[in-house]
Amino acid sequence: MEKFYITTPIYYVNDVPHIGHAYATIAADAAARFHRLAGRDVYFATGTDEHGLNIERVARAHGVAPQAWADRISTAFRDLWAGLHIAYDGYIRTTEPRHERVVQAIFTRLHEQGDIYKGTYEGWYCASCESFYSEAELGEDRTCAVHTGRPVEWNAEPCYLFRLSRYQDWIQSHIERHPGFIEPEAQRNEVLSFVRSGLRDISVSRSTFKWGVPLPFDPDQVAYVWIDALINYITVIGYGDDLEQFRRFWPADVHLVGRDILRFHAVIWPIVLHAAGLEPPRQVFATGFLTFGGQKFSKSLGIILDPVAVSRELAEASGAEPAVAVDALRYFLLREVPFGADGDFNQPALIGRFNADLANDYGNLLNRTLPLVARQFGGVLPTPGPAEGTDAALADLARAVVAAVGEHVGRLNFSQALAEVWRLLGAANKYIDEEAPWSAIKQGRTDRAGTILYNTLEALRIATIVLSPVMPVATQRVWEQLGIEQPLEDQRLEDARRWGSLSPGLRVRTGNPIFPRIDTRPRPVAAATAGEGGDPVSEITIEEFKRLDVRIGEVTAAERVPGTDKLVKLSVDIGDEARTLVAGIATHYQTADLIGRRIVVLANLQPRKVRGVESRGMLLAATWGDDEVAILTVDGAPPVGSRIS
Ligand code: ME8
Repeated sequence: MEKFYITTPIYYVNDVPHIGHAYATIAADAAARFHRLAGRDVYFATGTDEHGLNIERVARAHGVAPQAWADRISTAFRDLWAGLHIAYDGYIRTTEPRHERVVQAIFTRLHEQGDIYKGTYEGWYCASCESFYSEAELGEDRTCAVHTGRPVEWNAEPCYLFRLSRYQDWIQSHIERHPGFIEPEAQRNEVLSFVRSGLRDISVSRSTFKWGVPLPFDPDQVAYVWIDALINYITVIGYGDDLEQFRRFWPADVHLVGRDILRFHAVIWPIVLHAAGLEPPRQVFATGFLTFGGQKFSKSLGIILDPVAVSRELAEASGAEPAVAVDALRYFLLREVPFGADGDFNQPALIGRFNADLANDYGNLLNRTLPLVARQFGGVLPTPGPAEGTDAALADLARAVVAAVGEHVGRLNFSQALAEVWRLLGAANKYIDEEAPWSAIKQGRTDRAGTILYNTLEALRIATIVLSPVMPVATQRVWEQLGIEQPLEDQRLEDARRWGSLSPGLRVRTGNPIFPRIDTRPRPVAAATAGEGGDPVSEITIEEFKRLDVRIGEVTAAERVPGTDKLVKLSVDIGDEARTLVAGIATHYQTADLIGRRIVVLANLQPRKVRGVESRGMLLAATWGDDEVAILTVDGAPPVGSRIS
């Protein structure tokens, strides 16, 4: 049996996970599930990176020991993965004894063969990146270019160095001879030019703090956190304690990594492996970065989108089962942004996809077909008659789509793979519209109506199998309504390839909509103003408009006003001063999600006391429906205090 070994980065335990971490993990999970569906022997590994200066400092700042801190955050990661339907085969924590033993074994070997030698290393260090930078790579005023504004520290200490330079020619020719080794192409070119510009030996141990794996040949030194972390990929499959399993899965087929950590994976890691006599991974694939409203996720800016909160809001807005909403988020992340490119996460796009793709194209196809089977055929799937009209074309398309999905997922091209499934769903919707079983029934051609319904459900069965890696729970709900006896998890890609596998005679189970549509219709303006007892909107002069001081502000703090359902107290920087505003947005926005957002403020509104809090100005928002609110935001990044005219 062909094997497939895929990994995510192991995440630092400096902070709780956000949607950026979830992105790489969901993608790896979908790929792993798809390869299982294709009948491969799959190992999917993830975990947490728990050593290093930064984590030691963060733990200390919280007044706990590093191990206790790591335990806490590592649990938060595993809880999140359970909530997001992540089915990993192995979870590794770098503080586990099995891993520390492997790290020590690799260091010993490299030291004994002279690849690691004692020396000193000097350079600028960013503790958040756990990485050295040259002067030229730094941002303004000696700050980290990745962690904007964060000062780097000068680091000079006795340490061990690794002879990266010795392997320069080897890695260069390896990358050149294996075009698929680094993906996407643009990232490969970037790494290649970095390698061609020359590799310096790197520091691989630290002596100024203790939170790491002690070197066996010099206990005053701990292993550099990056080398420690990279080695996880061999520990987790059994390098130290299950050689048989290790041999079955190594080399990794794909290391999924963020672009920020590509060089570690595509240059340093393959060299360490090569020096240790092991094969390099087959591919390192760099994912793009997700932003929120154009801004980086960042704890200090308060932009830490929690994927569970996002899917909970989606469940509340739609009435979908919470686990189905989680799957909708998984779908959205993989569909919306071409894998490997950067993308922006925003709620309107999520709702748009939920309504158009899931509620309409997928869910509604089921909802319009099953009741007809129930009404006309007593809920029992009829035996199809001879092919007529566009029947054969639908079957051909289904076969082509399944083949294309396999190819796209093989290249981690999730958005294209999903677009293919929607090509099938689109065709099935068109098919039922054009073949019109309801007309066949009216004409007394009940058999023909039965055939059309059979074919439509067959297209749905096939789409549901190939969608199951992306939406494992939602597809299960569809499967239950289809009434197929064999469990969805026992299906293989083979079953999706075979048109006509749906068994006549099975009893469908019409149920509630799995993806209930979210109502986004705005209320007409006239009705809205009349409803609020105001006058219809009348014209004003430009001079009247100019009396309004409307500006860009940035939310610096947000908290609920106690004893109210809707009110939030915001501290807002409007350029030359800080203001307190009270806004009725608590049912639509989490306070944590508001911090750091650029908003539009009417600054010269008379102050007003609301529930004991003086509100000086007004946050501008669109309102519609019974209780819908959306904060106004601006394009680009105008500075705080900019006037709106
Ligand atoms: O770098 N968009 O861990 P880390 C997309 N421990 N992906 C994002 C993201 C975003 N906004 N933010 C984070 C480390 N990621 C090391 C890795 S591996 C041997 C050691 C994802 O917690 C992305 O995949 O900083 C990135 O590479 C990873 O999280 C880094 O997580």
